[in-house]
Amino acid sequence: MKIESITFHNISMPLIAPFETSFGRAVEREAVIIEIRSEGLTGYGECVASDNPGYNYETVTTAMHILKDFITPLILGKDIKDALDFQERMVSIRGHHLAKAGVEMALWDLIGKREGKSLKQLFGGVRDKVEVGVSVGIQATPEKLVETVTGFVNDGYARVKIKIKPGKDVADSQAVRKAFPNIRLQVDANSAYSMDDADRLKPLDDLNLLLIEQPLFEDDIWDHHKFQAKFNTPVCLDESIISPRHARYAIEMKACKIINIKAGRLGGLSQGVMTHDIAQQSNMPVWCGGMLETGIGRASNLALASMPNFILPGDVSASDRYYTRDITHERFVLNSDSTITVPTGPGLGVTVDEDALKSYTRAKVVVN
Ligand code: OSB
Ligand code: MG
Repeated sequence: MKIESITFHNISMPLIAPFETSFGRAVEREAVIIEIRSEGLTGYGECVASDNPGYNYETVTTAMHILKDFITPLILGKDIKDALDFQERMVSIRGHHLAKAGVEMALWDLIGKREGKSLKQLFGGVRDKVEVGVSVGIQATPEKLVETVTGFVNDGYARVKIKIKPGKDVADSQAVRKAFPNIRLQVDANSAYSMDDADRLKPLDDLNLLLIEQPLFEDDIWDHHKFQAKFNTPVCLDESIISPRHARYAIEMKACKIINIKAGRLGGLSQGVMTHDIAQQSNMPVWCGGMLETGIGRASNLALASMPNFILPGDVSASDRYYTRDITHERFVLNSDSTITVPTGPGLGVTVDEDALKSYTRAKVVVN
């Protein structure tokens, strides 16, 4: 595919409700939408960096810099064969996975459109709909948390994840478990703890949680091994798994029993597929994480999650959990069995609402 032009849309979309994690509170979702033209086709990708480096070190500003000044010169005017060809051209850029992944997503959209195949088909997906859950932000009180969770359970979500941080952990989790004795429940700390907190968190082990996500530092796989040895509940790594290699390290070190796959964090959908395969070979289940994506990123998550080893429900909720007006014409809805249907159209299988995209755009850069 000859890369003829690339457009970067720096957007900011208001969230329906603020989303609070151990690293901060989001009211708007910033992102970079990447539009690539090639041979009469247009492919779209989403770079899931946000306005702050709380989840990982990239932000939309660093991503725009890396996208414009380093990634673009390596691909503009070039003939890119496929995602692996793209990855090989990226080896001179260390890190910046969210930026790389946004471009790779647009290339996949182009490949699918050219071949008349959906991403699900290209990835070897086996499911027409995938089980999903909802990720619930930190709330002011345990009572408010139970109330918020109740709303989502009434919407039909059969799996709930709550965000935790020091001072908002054991009591919050116990309150939700008490209100919903049978719901599939898990917690996510986003790296808010150290091993010094492990004993205090031990009561979490009595709540029949599906998993405890990323309790410790992002760059510390070894302490997660120690943490996992203390807990019966499976530890799931998110932030720590920044490449398929890191998945292997975590498996070999017994640092977790489950892996959260996010194409952005891993540096591209191709790396998500590879991580899925590595985990599958070790009988380690994976699930698809979320980054409050727009309809573009959400479509890619659903395609990924249709692969066989995505055994646990993903953080891929319905569009109306995030945005009143999305930038795709298609909106994703929750089916009555707590699933969302995987798109079947060529590429990502979604079409961009240009007016909506324009209305959310803060800066636009075209290179050709
Ligand atoms: O850790 O999984 C996370 C959102 C932004 C950054 C990190 C995370 C999250 C979520 C939201 O949990 C998942 C979603 O609904 O998209
Ligand atoms: Mg997480």
